[in-house]
Amino acid sequence: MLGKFFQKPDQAQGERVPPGQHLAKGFPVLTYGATPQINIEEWEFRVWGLAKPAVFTWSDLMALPQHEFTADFHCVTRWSKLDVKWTGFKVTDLMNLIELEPEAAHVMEHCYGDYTTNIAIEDFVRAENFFAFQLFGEPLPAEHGGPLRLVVPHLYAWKSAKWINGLEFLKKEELGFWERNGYHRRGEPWAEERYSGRF
Ligand SMILES: Nc1nc2c(c(=O)[nH]1)N[C@H]1C(S)=C(S)[C@@H](COP(=O)(O)O)O[C@H]1N2
Ligand SMILES: [Mo]
Repeated sequence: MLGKFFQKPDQAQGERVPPGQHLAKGFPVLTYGATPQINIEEWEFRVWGLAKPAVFTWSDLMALPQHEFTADFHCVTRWSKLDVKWTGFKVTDLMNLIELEPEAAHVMEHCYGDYTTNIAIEDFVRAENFFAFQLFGEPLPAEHGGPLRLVVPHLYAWKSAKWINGLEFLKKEELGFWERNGYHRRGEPWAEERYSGRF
């Protein structure tokens, strides 16, 4: 039964699969709740909290330098997918447009559909993190977070917010949706930071 959904990693791949994870066949969809339907003309991306408030349109963000990214993807429900190919722009390039206040130490990621997830600023502004609008050369499918999602490869994928539409900069850590429901505040897959231990 397991063989239908998981494949065995070869040795080189095995070294890239964190403890307690299996390789998924295909690319599973993992969403809490319904997939939001978003009209690109009305789409907007907001920044608030400990940053100068700003609103970006789709064309504002499409003007940022675009790149192809290859990243491994690890869901806390124990499936991983290696070498996912995305097109998007870097978090650091967006951050160049944002005037942060010096006390900003945490970020709450906000989404269409009201999902939230929290991340420390040093985990957020890593050079390899990106926003994606294409998956394997095709427009990012709605169920995978289209039109735009965040991808944070070094943390479990619940930090990679789908349908992302806002960043709230905070001084003190606040917990997002899964973090309030027992998931770890950071979620580093190699350390198996799955659950908070508070529940
Ligand atoms: N807005 C939103 N983002 C989300 C989720 C969600 O339910 N809503 N699920 C998270 C989880 S738990 C995972 S594993 C990945 C799954 O991404 P995928 O559906 O593209 O595989 O998205 C993350 N981002
Ligand atoms: Mo997940």
